[in-house]
Amino acid sequence: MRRIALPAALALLGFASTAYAHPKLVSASPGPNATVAKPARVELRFSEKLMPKFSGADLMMTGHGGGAHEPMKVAAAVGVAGDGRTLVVTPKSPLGAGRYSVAWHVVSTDTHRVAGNFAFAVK
Ligand SMILES: [Cu+2]
Repeated sequence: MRRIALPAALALLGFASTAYAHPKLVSASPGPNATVAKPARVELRFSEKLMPKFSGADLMMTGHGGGAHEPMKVAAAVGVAGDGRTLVVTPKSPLGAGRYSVAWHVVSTDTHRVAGNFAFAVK
């Protein structure tokens, strides 16, 4: 009985570890490379539930008036929405016309850490 049970338990463990995927960025608003009218917030939706304590994002302005400049951090509040899988970046003051980048990092509830970034523009 034990001889059968152990491999079966290991097979189950293997299945469990592949069933937990790394968190993926499913969609964002504004989306990558989008040009939008002044957004009140940036929302990043992930495939897994996030640990708010270890998940965040830096919103940077990277250019305006047709030119690029050194990335300037935009003061913003960052939090995880009630659904547990959406990271919400709310700038303290409205975003002016220009180019922005979002550098995000998230840890899902299964402790996998993933980071990425994308850019968008405000017209
Ligand atoms: Cu600027």
